[in-house]
Amino acid sequence: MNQFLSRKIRMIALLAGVFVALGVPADAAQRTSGLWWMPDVASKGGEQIDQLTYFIYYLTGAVFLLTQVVYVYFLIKYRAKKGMRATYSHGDNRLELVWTAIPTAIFIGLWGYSNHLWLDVIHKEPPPGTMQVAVNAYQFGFSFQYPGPSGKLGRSDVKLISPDNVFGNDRTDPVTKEDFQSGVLELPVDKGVRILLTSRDVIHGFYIPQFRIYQDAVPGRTIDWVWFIPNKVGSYELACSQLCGSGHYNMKAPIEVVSQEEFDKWYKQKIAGSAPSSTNASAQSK
Ligand SMILES: [Cu+2]
Repeated sequence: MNQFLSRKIRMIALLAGVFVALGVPADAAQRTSGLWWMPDVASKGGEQIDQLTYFIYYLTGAVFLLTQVVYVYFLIKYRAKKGMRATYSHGDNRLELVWTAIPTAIFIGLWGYSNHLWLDVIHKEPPPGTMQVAVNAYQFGFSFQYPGPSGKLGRSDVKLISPDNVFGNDRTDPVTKEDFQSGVLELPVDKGVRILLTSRDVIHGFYIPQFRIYQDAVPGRTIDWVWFIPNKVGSYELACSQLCGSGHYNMKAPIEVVSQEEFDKWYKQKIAGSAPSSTNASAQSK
């Protein structure tokens, strides 16, 4: 018995050591608020998703409490007593029918509503003026490509993805030359953004908890149906949510949601920086 106990203690100590060792180098941004709850929502569709989440949470919480209270009540009421014989019950078919039908109806309702919500949040056409940004995931990071002054990204094809063309840009398309790349996902507040998601190597996850957005990036595919409207100015972090290799824990990219004026300033700077040097020099001389 003692030997068994000491082995158990050693095992727990070993596991604790492993967890501490794994936890120390983790480099993700630390949450400072709402540690016991979801991070503050910062997108338009996210608010609708939260309402459904809260509804399910409080409903299951209420059902859990109710069943536990009834359970404990019967445990005490029908406990073993001196001189009392146990009886056998066949149950009640009508009651069985009722407590099967009610949860079934609730589940079907939740399925219908959540499906409708998902179509509304993700699969509806984005509002006019929605900006396109290409997002390329790789071991272990993300890079972003923005459209130039025309507001349209150049043609691209996942078949063209190579080490020197990570977005698979079609270089014969003149619009492609206007595109510029960024290591930060800079977004104007209250404006729609649609992402064109690709992966260079393995499956990654495009995950922004504050926007309640999650979508896998799959090699060989361009996923173009995810769009959202960030509605709170602030700094966020894009994280990979698929275990994609040894550097997965550190796969992330900064997101800056800024005012329209600030975004325009950043955008102009980026365009000037990505323009050919002759245009740049003439722009500076003016
Ligand atoms: Cu990844």
